[in-house]
Amino acid sequence: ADRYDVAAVQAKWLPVWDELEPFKADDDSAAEKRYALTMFPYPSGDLHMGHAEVTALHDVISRYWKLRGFEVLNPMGWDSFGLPAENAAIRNDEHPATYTYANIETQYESFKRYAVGFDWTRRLHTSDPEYYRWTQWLFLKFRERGLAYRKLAPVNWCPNDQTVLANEQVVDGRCERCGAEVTKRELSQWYFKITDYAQALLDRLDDLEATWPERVVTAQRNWIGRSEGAHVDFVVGDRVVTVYTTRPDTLYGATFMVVAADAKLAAELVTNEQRPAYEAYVEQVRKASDIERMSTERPKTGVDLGVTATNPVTGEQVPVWAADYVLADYGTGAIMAVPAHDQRDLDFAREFGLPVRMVVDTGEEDPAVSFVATTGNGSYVNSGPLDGLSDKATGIRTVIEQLQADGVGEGTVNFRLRDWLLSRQRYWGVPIPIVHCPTDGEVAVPYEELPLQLPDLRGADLKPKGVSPLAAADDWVNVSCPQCGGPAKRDTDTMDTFVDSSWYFLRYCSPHFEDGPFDEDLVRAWMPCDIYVGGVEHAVLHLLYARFFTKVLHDMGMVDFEEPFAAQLNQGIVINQGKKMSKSLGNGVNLGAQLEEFGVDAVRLTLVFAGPPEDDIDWADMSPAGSLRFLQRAWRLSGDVTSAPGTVDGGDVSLQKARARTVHDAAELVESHRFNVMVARVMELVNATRKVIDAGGAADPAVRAATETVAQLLSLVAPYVAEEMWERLGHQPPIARTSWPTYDEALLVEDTVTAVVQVQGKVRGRVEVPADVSDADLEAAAMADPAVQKALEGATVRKVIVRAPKLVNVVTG
Ligand code: ANZ
Repeated sequence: ADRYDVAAVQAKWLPVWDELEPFKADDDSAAEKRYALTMFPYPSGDLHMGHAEVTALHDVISRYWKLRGFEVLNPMGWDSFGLPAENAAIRNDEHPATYTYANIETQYESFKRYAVGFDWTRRLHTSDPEYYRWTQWLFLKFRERGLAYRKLAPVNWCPNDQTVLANEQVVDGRCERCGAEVTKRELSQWYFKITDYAQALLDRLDDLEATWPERVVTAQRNWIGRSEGAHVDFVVGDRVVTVYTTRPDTLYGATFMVVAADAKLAAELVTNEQRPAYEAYVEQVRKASDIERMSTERPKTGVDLGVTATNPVTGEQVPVWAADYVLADYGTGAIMAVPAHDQRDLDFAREFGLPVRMVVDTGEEDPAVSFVATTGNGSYVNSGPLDGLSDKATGIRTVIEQLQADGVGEGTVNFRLRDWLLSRQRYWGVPIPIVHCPTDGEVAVPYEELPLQLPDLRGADLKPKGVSPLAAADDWVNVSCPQCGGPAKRDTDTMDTFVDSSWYFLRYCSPHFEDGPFDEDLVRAWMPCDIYVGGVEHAVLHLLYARFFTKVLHDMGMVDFEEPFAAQLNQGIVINQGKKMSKSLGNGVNLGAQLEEFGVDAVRLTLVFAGPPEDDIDWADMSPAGSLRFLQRAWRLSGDVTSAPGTVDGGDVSLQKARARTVHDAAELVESHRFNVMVARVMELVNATRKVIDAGGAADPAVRAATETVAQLLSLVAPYVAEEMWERLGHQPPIARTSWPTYDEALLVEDTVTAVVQVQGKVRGRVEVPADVSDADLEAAAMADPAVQKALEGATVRKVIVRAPKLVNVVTG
């Protein structure tokens, strides 16, 4: 037949690969090592188009490295704790473990059929006690370093999931997972002190700029949110109230002070007279969601605290207000309001009739009149020693020097980044290995007792209630204190799943290691990851946390690098009919059905060929049937080759050249992540080979060489048909263990000819051009030739006659 049977070929090679394990990474290999990492999935349901896309793209790089002779580590596992599994388990009335591990098996089988070159001997699940034992170990080590602590704090609360959320999980005031409006609650919570690493996390971003997507670097920079400014001490009664400002140069224009309404400070400052009004206001603020608080459309609200503050440079008394537009947990929770040069302050001043004093004259209309705050450079007015200066940087420096000399302030740096709240009041996560003892307080579970296993709780009600379901497991909760032996209780929170995924890439290096989270020597051998392929939705959360963990481990002396991911690739998403796939739109594309209809190779090829990997793919515009037709065409070559294996030297020169050029370019294209162009080049080589065969060249050695190259390059994308071709060409599997095709460098030299350029019939120049130059390129080369330009000086070109590749005739007049 002139078509291969897709299903039969898949069924044939899977067990062979299982047997040969071509992707098993050898720790002891002498070859240079490469680590290709792709984000591991949540086990909710079977694999979908998104998984198919990211792993197909990722596999191109990994398989390419393998052919290039690197020892490649390409592991896969499951991020198997967390809310999605727990919520689904509740919906289906199943234990989360049953649901989770059943899905893992399903996804595992699907990944195998999809033929991604993973080393399955390193498979891990973050919900396995042998894994989370080390997550707990790391938590305790972090705590010993003062990097994990517990505090009472207002936290983001999802009323629907009944759990605390990290700032990162609140998107536009809503729960990232379920979309419910997020409210606030006071709870005792565990935090990681990621703020200790704010500057370090920022500094290294500069190095990553060259190899990480720009949008990821920018998102991380914004999230860390470094700003430079000053702390300025105002005096209120008998106490000092420090404000944080990025514009200390506007200090002479501060006409009032604002304190966060829900901060302790406000309650302490308010006069008895104003207290009832203040308390009523705070009540109202607490009820408002963050969405409302942050809205710019909303009129400014606030309450006068009845006290005044002394401006440290002017000695002027300004009123102190409480308002919700100042956030309690940013800066110092108090600001000096400069309405002339800050729009929020100006809106507030307008609302409450507070004075507006311009101190920077930018040439624009006075903000007191226009109600538009001016923020640009200008000359300072009404500003004492600053008057006459006209440069912001100088103004800021001058004021800071003055404040420091007077001991009433100093230059400072502020970060938007908050500590990482890791407590979750849910069941399906890593138990926090802490015991609360009435005598000894917080006591760590001894290392030798790890893992602290999650109690089974089969049949228990796991529905979110605001307290972890673990609290109901009396036998588990009540323990004796590891220190004094007296009655104590276990901490009942579980960890945010982002803790689990902050170190899994390290575990893959020695997944069965029992003496620590990882074998330090093996981590040194494999890490950092040479590429990390995954979704841009993890630009901030996961990547920032993983970087933080790595830096702490570096400071602990456990790893010798500071950044875990040397390079990164973010794939686009697969959409359908112009829209994101969704249940409500009914435009979902079922991966299983596509694989059934067109086969694994055709689906993979379609996803890789669709366009640049970063771009979204509209499945409605794709033709997996066309991909399959191409694969059949490639496969037919392998049946037409009549020369014996090994006869690959010489033959049709232009086909030899086409092959050499394709191999050369394919390497560059894969390395620059232009996989789609690489596929296009393979398609051209298939056509070129077919032409020689059809002209009677089936026995030509160049035909065999080209066909073998087609099989090897295709193996990066379409492993089944590539293996099949390889066998039909008389070779042993697995093709993945062959080496990158070689070629004679001389074949890359393009043939050139010398074209003659005439002006008015006279030879004026000669240009060297490729033999297959187009008329347009030849004309451009001719007109750019200095001798020709000289001959044309002062003349008007009437006509250019081009006869590529030999002649150009310029007619002037
Ligand atoms: C006076 C001033 C004058 C300000 C001016 C700006 C312009 P970033 O860059 O985000 O750090 N601010 C300080 N703490 C705040 C808080 N807890 N809640 C709300 N706003 C706060 O911004 C720092 C600026 O935001 C600070 O500089 C302060 O207003 C305000 F012409 O101080 B500025």
